[in-house]
Amino acid sequence: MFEKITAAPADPILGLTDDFKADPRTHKINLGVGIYKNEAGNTPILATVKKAEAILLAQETTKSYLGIPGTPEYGLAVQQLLFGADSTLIAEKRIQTAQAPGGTGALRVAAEFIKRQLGDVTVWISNPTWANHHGVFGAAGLDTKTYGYYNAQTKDIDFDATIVDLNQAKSGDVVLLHGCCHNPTGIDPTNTQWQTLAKLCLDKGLLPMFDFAYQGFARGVEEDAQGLRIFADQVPELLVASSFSKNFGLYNERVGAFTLVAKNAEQAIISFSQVKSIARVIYSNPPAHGAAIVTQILNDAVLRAEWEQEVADMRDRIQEMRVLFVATLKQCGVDADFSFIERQNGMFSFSGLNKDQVNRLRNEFAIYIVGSGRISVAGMTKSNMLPLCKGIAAVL
Ligand code: PLP
Ligand code: TYF
Repeated sequence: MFEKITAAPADPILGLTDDFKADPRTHKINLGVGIYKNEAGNTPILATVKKAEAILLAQETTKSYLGIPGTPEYGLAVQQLLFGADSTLIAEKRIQTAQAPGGTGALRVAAEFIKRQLGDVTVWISNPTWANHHGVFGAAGLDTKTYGYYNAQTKDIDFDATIVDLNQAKSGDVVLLHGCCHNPTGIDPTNTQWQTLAKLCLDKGLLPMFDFAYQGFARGVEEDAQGLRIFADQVPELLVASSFSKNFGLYNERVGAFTLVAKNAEQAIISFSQVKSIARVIYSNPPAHGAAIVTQILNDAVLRAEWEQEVADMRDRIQEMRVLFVATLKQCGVDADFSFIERQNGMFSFSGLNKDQVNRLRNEFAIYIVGSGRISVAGMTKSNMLPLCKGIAAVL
């Protein structure tokens, strides 16, 4: 039976990690996958995560199933992180949250919810975007279209193209937005642009859906939610897929959340009953450990403050690498202006390197970058910076 099966293409990013691991060259550098590395090139467990785990280990009394949406404590903690502790949406019970297996699991639940409950609408996705977005929404049977987002000349947002393209969307269509630290460009809308986008969604009857995988990596945990909160002030309904893989370093625990905001408490409860029935047929109920860690940290004032500092340390180190990268390229004799890298947010930037240059970097210098030219700044360190920039200077 299996002889008819043909091989599936590798994931463009995770496949690169496999190639990197198999590369015997000891001086190799991985700027492919978006995983935070410290100055020593490691991805350590956060200190607050270790402390929360110690508490959980001592207090845990059962491994019995969680409810389909996870615990209410986790759901509330996620809502407060997204909309603020004093959000009127929470007070009015217009929000419901289901724990999901990672940001990807949350996106997939969202996709099923859209397909089953909102019908044959189109999901509008930025061009470019995270490699998995079209796949996840397509897997639920939804049509996807792209809106222009990036101007390769200015290395900035192409907001005119965004507006022109989204004006083609029909009432009921979904607009996928990156909450902050746009993957792969590192370019986020300004507050004025968020306002404009929210008004466009309201006027045209579009449903905003936020993919929020890097809260805390741009300017701060609260600050990074500004775009989402601008929307929440203007539109009656929206969806959010949260991931805690990066900001809690819980990559392999698969911790995420699907949140819906409805017009009122009654519609929130009814809509959420459909979310629960979707989760039930995919994974039944979510894994407990990672979400318990997040809940423990967010609900303990001391741990929470310490966690915010750990996120700030990751954010600041990446920003420091952005500045050092631009300076080191100059020092290596690169004339082209790379200063845009310093202005961008989060783990990623588009380097502008073309496919040939990306291939040469890999073959001749053991430097791994995604084919699109996206670089993970989080993989740069003070010690790999000079060989990295020498390699880039050589292929430019
Ligand atoms: N969305 C974006 C924009 C991402 O970069 C990622 C990266 O992993 C995800 C979603 C998926 O998150 P998770 O790893 O928690 O599934
Ligand atoms: O974009 C990235 O590098 C991260 C990690 O299928 C990732 O979001 C990449 C690809 C993928 C899942 C996670």
